[in-house]
Amino acid sequence: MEHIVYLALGSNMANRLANLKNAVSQLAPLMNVKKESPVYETPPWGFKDQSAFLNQVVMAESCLKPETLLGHLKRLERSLGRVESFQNGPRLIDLDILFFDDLILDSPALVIPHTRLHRRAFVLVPLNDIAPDHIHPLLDKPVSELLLDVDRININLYEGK
Ligand code: PH2
Ligand code: MG
Ligand code: MG
Repeated sequence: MEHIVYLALGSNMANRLANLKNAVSQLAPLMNVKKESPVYETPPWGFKDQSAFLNQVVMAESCLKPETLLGHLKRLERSLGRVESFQNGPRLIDLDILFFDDLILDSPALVIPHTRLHRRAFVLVPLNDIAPDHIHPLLDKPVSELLLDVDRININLYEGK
């Protein structure tokens, strides 16, 4: 069965834009990317003493089960050159599952919807560009409404530099 998946992408190391582009292109053939948000430059959240991130959200179709999809994303992160860091620390590429259909899942390996997505402007701003009406299945609110409760200062469209 085909599922609709929303993924958040982030990078704050090396060639950040190339990292996002390579990740999106290598999601295929296991995922069929249908929508891509613009890329934003965003201040680091959590651990502040690190470079700015580029962030983006994509919507894709996939037949993979959630755990298999997670494995695919972790493998792709490694193949793009990601190495272990600390929580909220710098990363070459981060691929997070935000939504998987309207699934609610809380297992040791995987939590869907992503636990902190509704608190993060660097996720909600690009998500709102491609899915403003998507309902968060736990909070029962559309993305456009979740966006009203976060501070979106310094979340800027990335024009490339
Ligand atoms: N990812 C984190 C921690 N902090 N900050 C921004 N701006 N963008 C991110 O993608 C990000 C972060 C951990 O995954
Ligand atoms: Mg993350
Ligand atoms: Mg991650």
